[in-house]
Amino acid sequence: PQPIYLRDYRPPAFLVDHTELEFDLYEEGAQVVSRLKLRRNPDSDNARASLVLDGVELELRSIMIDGVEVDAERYSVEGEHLEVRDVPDEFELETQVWIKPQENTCLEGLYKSSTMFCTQCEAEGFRRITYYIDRPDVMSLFRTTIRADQSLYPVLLSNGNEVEAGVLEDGRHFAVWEDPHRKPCYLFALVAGDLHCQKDVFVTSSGREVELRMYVEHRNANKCDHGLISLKKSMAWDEDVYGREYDLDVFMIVAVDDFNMGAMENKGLNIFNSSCVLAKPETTTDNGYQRIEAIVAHEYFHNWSGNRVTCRDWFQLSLKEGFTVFRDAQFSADMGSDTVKRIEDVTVLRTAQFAEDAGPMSHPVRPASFIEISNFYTLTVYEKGAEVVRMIHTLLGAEKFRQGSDLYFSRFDGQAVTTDDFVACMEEVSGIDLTQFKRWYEQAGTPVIRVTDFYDPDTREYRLTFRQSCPATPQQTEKLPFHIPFAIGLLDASGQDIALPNGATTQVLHLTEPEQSLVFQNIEAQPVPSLLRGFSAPVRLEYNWSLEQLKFLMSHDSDGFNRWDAGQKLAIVVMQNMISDGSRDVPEILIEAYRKVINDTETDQALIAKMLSLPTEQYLIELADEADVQLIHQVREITQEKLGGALREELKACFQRNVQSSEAYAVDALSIAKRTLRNTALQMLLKTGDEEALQWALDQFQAASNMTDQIGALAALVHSPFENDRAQALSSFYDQWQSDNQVVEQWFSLQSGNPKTGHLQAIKALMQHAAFDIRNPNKTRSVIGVFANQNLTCFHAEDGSGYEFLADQVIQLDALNPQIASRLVTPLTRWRKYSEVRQGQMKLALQRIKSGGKLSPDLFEVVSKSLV
Ligand code: DPP
Ligand code: ZN
Repeated sequence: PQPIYLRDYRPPAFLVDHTELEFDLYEEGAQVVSRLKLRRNPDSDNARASLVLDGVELELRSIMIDGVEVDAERYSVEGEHLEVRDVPDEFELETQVWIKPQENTCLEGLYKSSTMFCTQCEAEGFRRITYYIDRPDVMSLFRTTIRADQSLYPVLLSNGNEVEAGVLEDGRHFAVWEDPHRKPCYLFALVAGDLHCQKDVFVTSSGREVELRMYVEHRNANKCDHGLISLKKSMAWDEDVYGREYDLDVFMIVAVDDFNMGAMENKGLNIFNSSCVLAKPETTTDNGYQRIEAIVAHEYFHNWSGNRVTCRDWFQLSLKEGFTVFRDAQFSADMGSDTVKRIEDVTVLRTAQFAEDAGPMSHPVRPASFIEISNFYTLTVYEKGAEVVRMIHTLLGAEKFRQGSDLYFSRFDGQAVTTDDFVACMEEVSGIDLTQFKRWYEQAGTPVIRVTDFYDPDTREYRLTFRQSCPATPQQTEKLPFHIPFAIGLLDASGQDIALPNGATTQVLHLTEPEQSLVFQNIEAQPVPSLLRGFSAPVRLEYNWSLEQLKFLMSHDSDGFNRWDAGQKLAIVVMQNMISDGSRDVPEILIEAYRKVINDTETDQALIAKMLSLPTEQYLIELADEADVQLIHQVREITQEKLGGALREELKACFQRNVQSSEAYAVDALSIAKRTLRNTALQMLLKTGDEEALQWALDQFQAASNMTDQIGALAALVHSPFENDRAQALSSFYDQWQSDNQVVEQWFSLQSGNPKTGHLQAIKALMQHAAFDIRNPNKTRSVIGVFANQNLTCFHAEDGSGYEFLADQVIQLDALNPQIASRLVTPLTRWRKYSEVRQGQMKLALQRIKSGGKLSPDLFEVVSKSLV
């Protein structure tokens, strides 16, 4: 497979004004007839080009131009293209193809999930349905007819509005859908199945009634409420904050069990992975509730940032994803705690995105080349892309940013555009020059900012110096300086914010040079700097903190994010010291800091719950030059146990303070915080082998009326030394929930994710379990993915068995589902982080995959780039 390059972009040679599709769905396969109204693109640089259509695994049965069959010598099918020569400037092309959704295991195009037909077309799945110009800058009107057996598939859905429906012979029926909005084919969707429908209504700000419908399999009929509530909140929020109203009479969500991504924003017909939309208190954790709310919002927001204004080409993916992730983050912050949302996002960014930025697949937010676009639905395009939009928001301020987004939506409505177009709108409304800033889109890698400071008591001057650099990444050895908005505050000895020259207590500095200094005048005494407040830029920050400074910031910083981060840094320094000097004593300063946190009932309890969690093993690995996984695990475990032992009384008080009486389950911030605190305390106590806590956990496990508490107790048991109770609880949990896929996935993850229950033999046993199915991405992720990404001591076992196992699974999966295979291999690509012996073993595993025969382009790209 060959890479394609952004610099090679050319406008399409033909445009499709209208697309008419007819689907005849059968148990053996499906016939798809397509009628395309085509014309030459006046903006094309090739006025005599042949018509070239994309198509994969299609059996072409007929082809006609303007109603006349095309002669065999005038067209050819080669590889993934159908070429038709000597076509007129304007014509109708009709093709008829036969496809086999039942045999489709890659879950792209049209496929069967459980008893229903469904589709996934982004990025390039539509070409598996019919011959088409499958690129996002070809936008067309769609009219879709679906015919199928009426008893098996009573519900027939596609984009837009249903304009006709009726009964046919032989027990079949049909429906016709018309979408009044032009769209690229990646936003096409079709669903046919026997589904329950829950309805609701939303009245838009201009008074239009929109019918909301959620379609699920009948067994999930009682899991629709939260999805619909989240949808209505999202619709109202997008009107309030961005002035964006919904534009069709009906909005539909469908839940399917087999899905590669989390969800898909098809116009008017969003399709969701069941695990990202189905919820009820008995089966869904608080995290699940919040995740669903965020994903429903994300997909809904795409209706404007993605659908009405879409991407010119797939290099621009972050145009819609970065912006939409930023929008959903703002939404979640508004729905709950701003600080906590920020902490969660930064945690993902610093552990996983920074690792991606430093790995072999490192790429800019706007990639310059790729082999397989599916590999670029990444943390960099999504999360770092959102950080880039967030920095623009910081640089412009909320008001100008809103003007910029209004301009963007009105100027480019109905068009396929670029990240440059987006930035240009922001420049135009604000008058701010973002030329240098745009390097964030073009340069890969995580910038490092090294800060030093000096206080001169004689002149009462406080000088801060900032040095920025960015490590080399594949294909980019030299980096130019970034434009970095760096938010800062200064604390005096009493912990109060010092007023800064801008009249506020936080100031945003513009770092644009490799080295820059800033002097604050009239500072009474050596201040404690609060650096990079709110994590104002996605950078690695280096500053020589003392433990005392960190403890001080932990209790005094007025910036909630930095309060939390100071605690994390303190714990990191402590654990890093234990790793390097071999000591196993947890210093008093950490214990005291934690004691203060646990006893703090004044501060936002959601923030307190976050502050109680130690940095993860993944993050400690990310921070290490050469990571010793076993040692990191050991030190973190010991730290947890010692904290649990030293703070036993405080933790017990915390647990009891947060036991809720019998009031009904609610997902508001305070209730969630109480459950988190209680379950965190329980887990810390149980780790120390506390018998009283064991009884609490067993009682909670039995009596829980919601999944957060039930699985909270189960997780505490799993991580405890009480082997028998753990085994019993795990097995009774399965008995209780075996008929619920979403709970079984959680049950798998809990076991795969830690060494007590997820050593390699246990993982292999889970894969033999009746509930496991390697064709189902959720099950595969919850067993194999969780093992390789979270159960680090087992995955990095000394004998290399974890690596060999993963390689075996990846090879097997690649033949079924390349997208999933290529994601799953990621942990092996991080070999540079580990010892020489581990590196050798990991590369050997990669080499075995590479030489294992016919690889998908997806897997080929990741594996070959990782071995360079
Ligand atoms: N469905 C995926 C998302 O919303 C891809 N567009 O991010
Ligand atoms: Zn998205």
